[in-house]
Amino acid sequence: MKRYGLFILLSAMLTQSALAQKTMVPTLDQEGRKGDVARLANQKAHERFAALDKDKDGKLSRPEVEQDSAYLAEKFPERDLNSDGYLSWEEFIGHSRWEK
Ligand SMILES: [Ca+2]
Ligand SMILES: [Ca+2]
Repeated sequence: MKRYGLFILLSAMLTQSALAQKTMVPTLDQEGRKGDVARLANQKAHERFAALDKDKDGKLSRPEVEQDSAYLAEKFPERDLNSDGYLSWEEFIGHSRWEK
């Protein structure tokens, strides 16, 4: 019985770390396809952010987002983690592993 409990615990830990790895955003200096995809996604995100940021103040206001993206406008409240009414670069991309 004790052994069984340990097994459950171990497999839960393994599952968790596998999940963490799966959702981990690749770093931009990574070699090979993963790095290429990350760099492309990063570049696209920059272009998208720049296009949305009409007044170029480095953050996205709700009206700026609403003009361009109904999807992002709908997601605005949950993306705006600090509830300041703006999406920062990190809030826009949804993680903080890529510097602006
Ligand atoms: Ca702006
Ligand atoms: Ca914010």
